[in-house]
Parts: sequence; structure tokens; C-alpha cells
Amino acid sequence: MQHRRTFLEHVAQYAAPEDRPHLDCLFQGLVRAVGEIVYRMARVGLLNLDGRAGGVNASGDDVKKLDLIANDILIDHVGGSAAVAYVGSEENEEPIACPEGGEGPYVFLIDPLDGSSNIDANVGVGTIFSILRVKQNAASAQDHFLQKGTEQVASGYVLYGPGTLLVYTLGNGTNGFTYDETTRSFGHSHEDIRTPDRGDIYSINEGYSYRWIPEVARYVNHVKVPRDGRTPPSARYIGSMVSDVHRTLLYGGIFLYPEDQENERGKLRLLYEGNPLAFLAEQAGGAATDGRRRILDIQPKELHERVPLIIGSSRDVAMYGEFREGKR
Ligand code: AHM
Ligand code: MG
Repeated sequence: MQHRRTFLEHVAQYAAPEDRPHLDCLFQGLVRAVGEIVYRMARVGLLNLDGRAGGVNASGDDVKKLDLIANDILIDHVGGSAAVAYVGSEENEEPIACPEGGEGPYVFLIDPLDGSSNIDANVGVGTIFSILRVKQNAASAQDHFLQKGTEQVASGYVLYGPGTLLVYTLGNGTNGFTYDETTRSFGHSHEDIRTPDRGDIYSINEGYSYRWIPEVARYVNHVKVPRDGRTPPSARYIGSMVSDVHRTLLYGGIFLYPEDQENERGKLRLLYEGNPLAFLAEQAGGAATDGRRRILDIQPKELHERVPLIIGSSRDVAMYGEFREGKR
């Protein structure tokens, strides 16, 4: 196999000099954590890590589901690095203070296993991460996390699919790497990902159409009809957002998880899902909004706050905005 630049080499080349040693330390922990998750992911049915887990095994030990195991692995390996002062996770109510990284420059945010309800069906799932700097004069641990997405030092996801991919940005483009279990490293496989400015795929849970707000219904009805001699659109909704967003970044189109008549903020979390994916999308030339505002400009008020998320090709996201604002 051709030798490719590794993920850690890429970070060393493109991170700002003051961040380089700290990011290297953090990402070494991430690569180790991914190795452990991949090992288990490939053996879910053999290690009793599927939906049947969650009780007590024959030895009386707690059997944890893979999303909780992934959470523990990431907290151990990344939270255990000297670069990380706090970890915030979709799985934990409160921020976790990291003794090793008490003086570390970063807070690390994770959705440890997004789409985990799909694991039993062997569908691709993902880990989403975001890195912020610790705040000077923070009033509380939570205060470190309540920063706009524009403040992210880096973000990314790991997609556990037929291959394991890591896609990340430091704010100078979006790049993808493929995991090689034999060397336990990621090789550069997707250089400078660019999302087409328009796409032919829309991705939304149509099962919720009974509770859509009228603006969403009008938009979806509009995109379904081929216009201007363009390719007829295709619907694709895996229900595992990292897979859906990864496809959208590569092929173009739009992914929508909007607010609806039952959930006025939608489902997805601003800090653990919205911000990191929005940073990646923008760095690939795409866009991400809540329908009205750029995701990265939203000032978070709570650690687990939810946000409508519309992400993908810039022209498609802009057109959704026109429908959402009632202009069309
Ligand atoms: P999770 O973080 O609890 O896994 O929820 C997020 C997931 C996304 O991966 C996916 O896009 C969405 O939930 C699917 O939700 P729904 O079944 O409501 O369409
Ligand atoms: Mg999630």
C-alpha cells in the first residue's frame, strides 16, 4: 500500500505553532481511543455489545452498551491527556474535570457514538468531537463550554462504516483519513474535501411529515420536483447523522433535522453535533444554519441545548432559508 501522510503528521504540519504540541497530545489519545472502539465495533455481536446488553452478565458485572463504552474510552484516552482540562459529553449531564489536564489549554466535547440505535443493524455510526480553548476567568466549569462555534480550535468526526474514516478541520479546510488497523494510524485519503454548491439529494425523516411546520413541508414539496432540466432528486436518510452528513459533504445536497410542532428546538445538540458538523461543512465550502441563523454564530446558553440543523450545499441551505423565512 502506498505510504500516505498520517493524520498526526497532518496536524503537525497545519496546526498553529502554539497549538501543535497540545493538539498532538490530544489527538494521540483520540487515535488510541478510536482503535479500541473499532475493535469492539467490529465484534458487537460476539462481545454482547448489541441492544441486548445493558443488564448484568453471568459474572454479575454490568454490561454496558457500546455508546457508554465508547464514552468511557474517549474520556480515558483523551480526557487523560495533559492537553484537556475538561470533557463535555452528550452522555454526561455535567462537565468532567480532568486531573491530568488541569492546566491544559482545551475543553473536549463529544457525542461518543452518534446514531447508536443503528448498531444492531450494522449501519455506520460515528463519534463527533469539538475542541475549544479554556476560557480565562470562567465563572464555572460549564462556562468554558458556552462559546460560539466560531471559537472552535478544531472539530471532526470518526465514521465507523465499511472503513473507519476520520474527517477533521483546524479551520483551514476539511480533510479525511482512513484507519489502518495494522498500523493503528490514519492515512490521508480525502484531501481538501469540497462540497458541491448544489446537490440532488435531500435527507430528512419524512416519517415526521405529520408534525412538520408548514415552511418545511413547502420546502420538501418544492425540492421533490425536478426543475430546470436537473437530475430528479433522490431521498436518502440513514438516520445515522455522521453517515448522512458525510455523504452530503462528499456528494452535495442537504441534510435537515428541523424544529417541528412537537419539538420547537428539534433533536440535535448544538455543542456536540451542530457546531462541530457546521465547522466541517463550512470548511468544505458548504453551509449550516438553523434555518435562520448561521449555526456557528449562535451563543449557547446551556450545555445540552438543542438546535434545528440544516447542513449541506451552500445554495441548497440558502434556499431552505428562503422557505423558512417565508420568502418563498
Ligand atoms: P443520538 O445522538 O441520540 O444518536 O441521536 C442523533 C441521531 C442522528 O444520528 C440521526 O440523524 C438522528 O438521531 C435520527 O433521529 P430520528 O430517528 O428522530 O430521525
Ligand atoms: Mg448524537
